[in-house]
Amino acid sequence: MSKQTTRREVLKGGAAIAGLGALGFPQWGLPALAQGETLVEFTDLPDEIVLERTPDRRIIEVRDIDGPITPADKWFTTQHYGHPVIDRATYRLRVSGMVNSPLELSLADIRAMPSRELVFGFECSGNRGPQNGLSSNGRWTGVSLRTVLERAGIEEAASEFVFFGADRGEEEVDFRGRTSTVEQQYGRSLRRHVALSDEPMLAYALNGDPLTIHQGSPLRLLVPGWYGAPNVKFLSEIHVQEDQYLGKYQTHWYRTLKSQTINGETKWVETAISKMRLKSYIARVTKMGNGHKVFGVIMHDGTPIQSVEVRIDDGPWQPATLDPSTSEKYSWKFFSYDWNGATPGEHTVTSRATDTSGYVQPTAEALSESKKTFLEQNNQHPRTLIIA
Ligand SMILES: Nc1nc2c(c(=O)[nH]1)N[C@H]1C(S)=C(S)[C@@H](COP(=O)(O)O)O[C@H]1N2
Ligand SMILES: [Mo]
Repeated sequence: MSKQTTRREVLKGGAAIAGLGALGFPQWGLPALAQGETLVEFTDLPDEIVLERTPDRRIIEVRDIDGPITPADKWFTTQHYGHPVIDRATYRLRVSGMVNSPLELSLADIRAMPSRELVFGFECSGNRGPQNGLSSNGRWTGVSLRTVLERAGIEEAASEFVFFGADRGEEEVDFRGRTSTVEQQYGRSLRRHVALSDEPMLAYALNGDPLTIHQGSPLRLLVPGWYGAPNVKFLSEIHVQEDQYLGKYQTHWYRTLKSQTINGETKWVETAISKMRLKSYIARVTKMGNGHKVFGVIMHDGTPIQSVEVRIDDGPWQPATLDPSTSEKYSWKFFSYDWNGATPGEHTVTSRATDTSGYVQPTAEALSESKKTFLEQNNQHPRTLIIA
C-alpha cells in the first residue's frame, strides 16, 4: 500500500470550546493545485500523520498551502493554559510599574490610536521537519507598542517590560529540589531597547477580522521577526520594571543550549528564544506533464534573503526562485524550483537559504554540533520521494 492510501489523520482530544465544529476546527481544504498538477507523496512521513487538533495545538498541513496569507481558521496554534474568554466590552489592558501614569485602556481606547498593518509570519520555536506545520503567515492590524508605552511615560531606570496573558495555570516551581505549587500567568519579557523600538505591536485583528480566541482575543503582542513564544496572546497587562523577569516561559521552557565562541574559547550557554533562525523547508513536490515543481517556505527574522537553493540527491545546489507575493519584510517567503528531467526512482530533495548577513542555513549535522536542545531547529531538511 502506498503512503497515500494508508495515510490517516489521527485526531486527538475533543472540542472543548463552544461554537466550534465537532472536531474543534473546520475541515481543511484540498491542495490548490493547477489543473493537471498532481501531488508527489513524500516517503519520509510516518504512515499515520498526527495532525493534532486539540484546541491547544493545531498543525498546518504544509502541502495544502494555497496562498501567502494563512486563513485564521487554519493558523497553527500552541497554547499552554487553555483559552480564557474575555469580554471585549469590559476588557482593559493595564500598564503598570515604572511609568509616570499607570493606564487602563479599553479596546475602544486602543482602536482610537493610530493603527498599523503588518504582514508577519512566524513559527513556534519547536517547529521542525519533516512536517514543519507550526508555521503560518498573516496580515495583522493593531497599534505600535511604543505608542502605548509613551502614553504611560516610561521612567528612565526601567529596563524590563513584562507582558502577561490572562491565561493562567498551576506550576510547580523548583528551588534546589523543593517545589512550591503556585498559580502563574503566561508571561514573557522584552528588554528596553526592543520594547521601545519601532517594531513591536499590539494586534487586535488578523486578516481584517478581530482576533479569534485561538489568536489570543482581544489583544496580543507581536514581535516581528521573532519566534512565536514572545507573541503573548490574551494580553492583560504590561508591567515595567528594573529586574529581569525569570518566569517559566521566559527563561526555562523556551530556551536553547548552544555553543558560542567567546575569546577563542567554546562556551555552552543557555539563551532565551528570540529572533527566528533562518530556515527553508520543502512543503510539496508536484508533477505537471513531464516536469516537476518543488515548492517551499522560508521563515526568517526579516534580514533580506540573498538566495535559496535546491539540490536533488547529491547533485549541485541550483538557484530557486523567490515568489514576489511574499516580499514584505516579515512575511514568510515562498520559493519554487522547476525540476526538469526527474528520473524514475527514489530521490532526495533538499533546500537551503542564505541571508544578506551571510548566514547559511546549516545542515542537521553541523547544527547538532553547536546546539543541544531541540528548539530553533532550523537545519536543512532533506525530503524523500519516489518518481514513478
Ligand atoms: N498568553 C499566551 N500567549 C502565548 C502562548 C500561550 O500559551 N499563552 N503560547 C506562545 C507560543 S509558544 C506560541 S508558538 C505562539 C503561538 O501563537 P498562535 O497560537 O497564534 O499560533 O503564542 C505564544 N503566545
Ligand atoms: Mo511556541
